[in-house]
Amino acid sequence: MSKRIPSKEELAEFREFHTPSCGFFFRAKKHLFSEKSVFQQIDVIDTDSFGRVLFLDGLVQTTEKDEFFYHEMLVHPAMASHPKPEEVLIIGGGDGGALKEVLRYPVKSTTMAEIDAMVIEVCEKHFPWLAPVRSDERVELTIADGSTFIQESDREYDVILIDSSDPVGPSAVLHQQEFFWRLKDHLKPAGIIAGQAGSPIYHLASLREKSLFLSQMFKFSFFYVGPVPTYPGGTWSYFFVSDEINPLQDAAKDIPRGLQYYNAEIHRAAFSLPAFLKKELG
Ligand code: AG3
Repeated sequence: MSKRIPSKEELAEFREFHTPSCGFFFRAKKHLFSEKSVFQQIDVIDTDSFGRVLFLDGLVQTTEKDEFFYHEMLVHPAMASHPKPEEVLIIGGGDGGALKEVLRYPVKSTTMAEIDAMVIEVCEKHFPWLAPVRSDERVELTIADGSTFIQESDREYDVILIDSSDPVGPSAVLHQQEFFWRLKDHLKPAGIIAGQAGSPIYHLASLREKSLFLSQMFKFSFFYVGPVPTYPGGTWSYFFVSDEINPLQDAAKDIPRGLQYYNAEIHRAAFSLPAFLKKELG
């Protein structure tokens, strides 16, 4: 029996397995970066369909073409609901996509606590949006584990955004209740915390758990959804919590111009959950 030799094209395929039997693939025109940092395997490829794609430990984090679906939905529901978001903290988000959305507002300062310096370096080189915002004088970059950073911080924030990876591996702590108690300690009275909550199909257990503890911790606790074409399942979920701000009443006054996904109608629509998720989250 002769062994089939994979073609050059097949060798240049990058796959994310969503389950052992399904996933998403990209054919790479070019493998721009591949290295293991202290924390994870980092890859950047260039593709015809989605432009440049960032993988961490084999999981798609962002692509040039569809980054706005995710970053706008992560950032704007919270930022546009807050009456005056001046001090903002981003946990994770080393690729800078969330940062560029936050900087559309007249914030006084935005701190980004990213654990992996190599992610920042690599993205600054390979993704077009990071370099221009990195030099913005309102930005404070800290290389730190988000959970430790917030514990040691003596500041309070108007908006805290969690741009973590999946609830497995190094990002797992950023999905647990203990971390949220720490965050709450550093939230101003009218503050809002929002973050990504994973795929409603693949991360349902983590979503359920989060829904349970967040609703006990905050007066207003909501989940919302939006599409991200290259993420597992195609639909992504996010949480929004606050003790004073209700995103369905105080929503969306001064929405920045030039957005590609988020608007006032999307804001309202995103908080309407599909029946199965509504049921699961109580
Ligand atoms: N953070 C969320 C990525 C989750 C994607 N999961 C996956 N592909 N299995 C993205 C960071 C972008 N700023």
